[in-house]
Amino acid sequence: MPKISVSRKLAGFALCAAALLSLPAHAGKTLDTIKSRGQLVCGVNVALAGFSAADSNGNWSGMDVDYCKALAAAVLGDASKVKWVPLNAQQRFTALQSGEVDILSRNTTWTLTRDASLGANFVGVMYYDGQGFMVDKKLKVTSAKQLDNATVCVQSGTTTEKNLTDYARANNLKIKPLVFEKNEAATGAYHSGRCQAYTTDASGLAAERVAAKVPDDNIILPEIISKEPLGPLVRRGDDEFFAISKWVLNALVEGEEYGLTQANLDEKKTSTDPNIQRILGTSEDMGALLGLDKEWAYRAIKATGNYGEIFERNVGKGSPLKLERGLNNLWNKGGILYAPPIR
Ligand SMILES: N[C@@H](CCC(=O)N[C@@H](CS)C(=O)NCC(=O)O)C(=O)O
Repeated sequence: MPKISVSRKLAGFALCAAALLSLPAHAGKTLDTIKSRGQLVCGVNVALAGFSAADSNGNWSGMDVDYCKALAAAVLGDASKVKWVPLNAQQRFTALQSGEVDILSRNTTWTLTRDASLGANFVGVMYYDGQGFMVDKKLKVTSAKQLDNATVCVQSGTTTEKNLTDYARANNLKIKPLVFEKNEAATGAYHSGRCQAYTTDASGLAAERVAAKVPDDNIILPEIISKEPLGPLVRRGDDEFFAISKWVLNALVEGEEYGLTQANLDEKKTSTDPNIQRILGTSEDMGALLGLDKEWAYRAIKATGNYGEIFERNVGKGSPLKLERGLNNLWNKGGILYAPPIR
């Protein structure tokens, strides 16, 4: 046997052996900073019903808010240890890049451009959305195809603005975008009749519609003109914190898949299902691989409920928005949520 082949075999063996050794992860710099300040700093939307909004006592709620609460519970052991930084569309990426926030959890669409050019990494998808239109009922418009020559209100610094021009061109429609830096200005202009339609993510339309003086005076058109996978982002350069952020989101989805709810979580600690045991940390210590402890996922689910509970409470049946699960259902229930396994 030629020598080279022996040394190749040895090298191969060494690689396999190394792969079998699962060393505890070195906690990244961001995690150290969060721990030493005792708070997670989370960038959120200023006010978007169902995703991120503060009540009169300064209590924040919504899907994007719950994700940060679950993350804080996993890394700090306390979902209330979050400093909320409200950001508009224009401010959001600078706030993450400059280190003003640890994570941006603010209805932000994952696109190639953003993934490649912002010095940030998308953690995953919190809500699969798509862009739509809302029109005044009086106009009797029933399809976006009827928006030829219409003025459409839109916010700048969003994916929304470009999708609108793409859609107009593709459908040979003359649409006049009326662009505003602030969302209140865009919706204000729509409600005062300066625009025939307002366009944004369908979830945002639903939020705007329920908040309108007379919701039923506004019609959401059937066309969905884009893919808007919305999810959190972290700064590049800290793989450990990136991993923690991804796995907290995965844990919320797997929690739903394995029937772990806020209410039954403690009972489930005695489960003999190895999948549940790994999630709850009652057998192998999965948390150590992330630089956390055994109960990281238990605490995340305990704090907010599983993904399905977060969805229903904030944007689904238990909320004024009444959005359907649709794509945001589990892969084995007709949706596309498929979390890699906690294993
Ligand atoms: N998903 C789109 C749109 C996100 C977005 O910023 N939408 C607007 C309209 S719902 C918004 O949240 N505005 C609130 C603000 O800027 O304060 C994106 O990532 O660009």
